[in-house]
Amino acid sequence: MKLYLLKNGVNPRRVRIFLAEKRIRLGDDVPFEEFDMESAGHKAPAFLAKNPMGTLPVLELDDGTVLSESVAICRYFEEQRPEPPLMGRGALGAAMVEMWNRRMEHELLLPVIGTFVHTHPFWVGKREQIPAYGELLRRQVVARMAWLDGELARQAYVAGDTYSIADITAQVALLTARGALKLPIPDEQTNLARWWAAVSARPSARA
Ligand SMILES: N[C@@H](CCC(=O)N[C@@H](CS)C(=O)NCC(=O)O)C(=O)O
Repeated sequence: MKLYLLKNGVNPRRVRIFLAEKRIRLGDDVPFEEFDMESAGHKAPAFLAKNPMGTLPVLELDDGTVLSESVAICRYFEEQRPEPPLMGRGALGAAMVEMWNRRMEHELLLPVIGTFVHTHPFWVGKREQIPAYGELLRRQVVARMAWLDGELARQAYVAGDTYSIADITAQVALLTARGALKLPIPDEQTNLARWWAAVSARPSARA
């Protein structure tokens, strides 16, 4: 098997954190290769033959099967190594984590990435940019942070009492918001700040 990653990539980071939580070591347990945006090995024909989308992460299994979605890759490792569970236990537990992870993707991560792509100088000449759309998404990110702060008044982690993939998705989204969008957690959002401190203190945060 081989895991293909992208240096500083938000979605690859999700998989890195997930593996770290599972105590699965990159390199020792899972061979990997990391591309970067400059040399763009993920746009080379050999890689596009594996994933025509040219995106990362990609997990290639020994029989040549390719998984090219972060959550699908996480699901594969969840089944391979169920402990600690990061995708919920039982019908209701799994459904709750799925619900929250999708919310974190659709309500937070995608708007954060969209704001980044449509407003940041890094993407000039690399992507078509519509700054007004980026500003709309930025307002959505700000509103969703306030919403999540309210949700975290009721529960310790995004999907309930225990840490899960939904926390990982929110964590990488807010990392990007803070870094690339200059949108840190506002001081008054004390629940979000408490949660942020907890997930950032986990060893996996450095993965
Ligand atoms: N839905 C996919 C998205 C993958 C994706 O967009 N990856 C970005 C990195 S965060 C990428 O490969 N970008 C490189 C590029 O577009 O050239 C997933 O979750 O894996």
